[in-house]
Amino acid sequence: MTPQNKAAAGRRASATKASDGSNAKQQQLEGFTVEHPTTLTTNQGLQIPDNHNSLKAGVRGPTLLEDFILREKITHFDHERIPERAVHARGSAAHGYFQVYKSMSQFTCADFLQDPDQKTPVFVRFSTVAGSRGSADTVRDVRGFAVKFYTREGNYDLVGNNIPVFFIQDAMKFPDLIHAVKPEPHHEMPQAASAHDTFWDFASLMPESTHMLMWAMSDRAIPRSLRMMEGFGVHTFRFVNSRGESHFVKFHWKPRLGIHGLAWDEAQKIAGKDADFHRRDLWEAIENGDFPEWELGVQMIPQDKEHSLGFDLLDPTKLIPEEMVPVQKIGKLVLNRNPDNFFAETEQVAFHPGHVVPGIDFSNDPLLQGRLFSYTDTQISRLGGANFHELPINKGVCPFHNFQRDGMHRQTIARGQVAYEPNTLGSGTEFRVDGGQHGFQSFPEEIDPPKVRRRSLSFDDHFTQARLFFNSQSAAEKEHIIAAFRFELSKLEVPAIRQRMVDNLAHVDEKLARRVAEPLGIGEPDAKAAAGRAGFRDHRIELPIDESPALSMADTGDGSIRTRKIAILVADGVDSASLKPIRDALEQAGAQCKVVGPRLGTVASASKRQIEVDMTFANTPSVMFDAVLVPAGGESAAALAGIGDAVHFVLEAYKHCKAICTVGGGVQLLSTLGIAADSDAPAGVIVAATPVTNLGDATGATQIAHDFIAAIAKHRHWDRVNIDAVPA
Ligand code: HDE
Repeated sequence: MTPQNKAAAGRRASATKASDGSNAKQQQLEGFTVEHPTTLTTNQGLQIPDNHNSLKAGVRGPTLLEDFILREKITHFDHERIPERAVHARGSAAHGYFQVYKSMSQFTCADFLQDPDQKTPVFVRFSTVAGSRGSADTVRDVRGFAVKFYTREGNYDLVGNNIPVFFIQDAMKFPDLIHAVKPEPHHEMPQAASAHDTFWDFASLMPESTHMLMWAMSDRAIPRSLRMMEGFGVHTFRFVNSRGESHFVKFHWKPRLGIHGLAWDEAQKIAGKDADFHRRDLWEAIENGDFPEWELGVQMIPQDKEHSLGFDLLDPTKLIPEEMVPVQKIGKLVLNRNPDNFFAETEQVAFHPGHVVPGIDFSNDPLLQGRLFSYTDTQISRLGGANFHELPINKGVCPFHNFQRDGMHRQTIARGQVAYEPNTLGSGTEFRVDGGQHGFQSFPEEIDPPKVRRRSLSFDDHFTQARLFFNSQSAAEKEHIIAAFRFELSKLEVPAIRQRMVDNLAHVDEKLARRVAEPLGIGEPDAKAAAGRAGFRDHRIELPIDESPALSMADTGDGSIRTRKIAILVADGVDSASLKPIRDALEQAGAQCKVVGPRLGTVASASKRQIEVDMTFANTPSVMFDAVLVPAGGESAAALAGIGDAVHFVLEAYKHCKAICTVGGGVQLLSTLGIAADSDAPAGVIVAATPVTNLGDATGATQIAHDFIAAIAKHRHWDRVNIDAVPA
């Protein structure tokens, strides 16, 4: 067995031992998994004698058509690819479990929300939306957050995003939205980017997209890690209890590690340096036993309070501010096992908002209603037929049976004469299903309206919540939003689209619009012009709040530095005695330290000890790390100052507002780079100029480590001034 196979077998063994229900899916998947073979056979089981040579008419002659072994192998290869998802093509996934904190029976009869001792297996797939399957992870985009709960009552899919609102209000506009954001059809550019004319042409003509655009231009759209983002069900759903009483419900996933973003410059560089950045981060965290966790939160509104919010809870461009309806945390999600096979699991998993269980129902949100059609339809095209529910990753862990039959790739072998209902021939007695009281019951909402192809007037406020979002951001977050709008709009070739967009933004915030417009070579934002355009709606709703602190990413998380990546920059002459206690403290706090040096192998410390180097300046840039430590050692610091890549490393980390700690001789490196290395050191820069000898003692090092850890825990020091002047 290879080491990977051994590790996977170990994981499976421990997973299958659990007795709390969390293992139900894993046990089922076991029946489908295979290990690497020791002999090769054809698909019919015939042993293959030679896997290198085809059957020929003489050693130099043509290949014979008779060679069924070659034909089988090549034919299978020719058909290895399936269509990628129309949206959300690029994704990464993991297994885990969900556990409710206390019974939710007062609100919902959903079985998996009743018993705190029960763990429901889940498979969670994160994704970007616009890019192709092989596109980069760190592009500016919405992230999909799709959770499949394998419950005892059937699969429940909560197919959400990391942004709580959407661009459009009605499913009718979805194909237009996606055609606008995808690469332009004549030349298929740009890949995985919204910074192009067709997207902003559409967005600027659809003012209902303004609220979501504010989110998409914020750092939410460039997450530091999939483990550090929120998830949202977006639409309003319904909880229904065993008495048939309904509450409207909004779903939230709150990450334990907080909500953190990358710097935009960093995100773009990572896209080239490690296109799999988020996928790798998720995989490695799970392999290291740092299992990502979220809490499930719900906002509930009783059925009879449907119209109490001032805005329409059916409108998917609106959120319910947490200050108006608090989020109740009702359970936790833990991801603890990587998939065994990317294609079989992550690629073939098929989500659908219509996969619900008794106790969870839909609202009339017209976007959600359209989705209820789309997802089964797309799986049939993507997975090649109507039996995709029989694929191992999609199969429910509870029994399922009906009289649907046949179709491509049918797995189930249904016994007997009968494939219809009602019948008397099947079970021996009369079998008939109609009007039953069991199973899924749709909430009997009373509806008696005329048929109309129109939108409700209650959807007609496009700006109030966009403004609320902007007002709720920290100063740094506001600057990032302005910079993102500027970046995106500056990429457009048609100035009229830029102008139209800033005219719309003037209805969110005058100053925001003016700041965005400044470097774009266009006129002043013109709110009146926007108001005169087709599709403009500003029937303002009054909100009881002007700001919602919950909409900001600032100061979120548990304050730990677990899984954070720290680069330790070394060259010959580094002071190993002062390095060790700081490194130990970082690792004890859960951070991962990597030594980056001029070459692989070792460097020699000042006291002639050999220090292992994990990575080189040439193969690993600063954007792979959260923080940088330049240890003591005058000779080492002088050597680093002479290595262009090392200098760039520090400057770039500084520009990206990361925590930097320099000790003893390392401090000189900062001064050389023009960064204040005295008592005026910028936020997040820890300067310990203490003589090297003192640093060997535990107290000095503990203090430095303590300050450094506190700086890393803040994630980034976005208020660092003058970073635009930093040449990196
Ligand atoms: Fe989706 N969406 N969507 N969507 N969506 C798909 O289904 C669609 C929408 C979301 O990891 C597709 O299996 C329509 C909102 C996620 O496999 C497709 C409309 C939200 C994923 C589809 C929407 C989402 C998808 C493509 C408007 C957030 C990835 C492949 C009416 C609440 C799931 C597939 C995964 C995937 C259609 C709007 C989330 C084509 C028609 C709003 C996370 O069926």
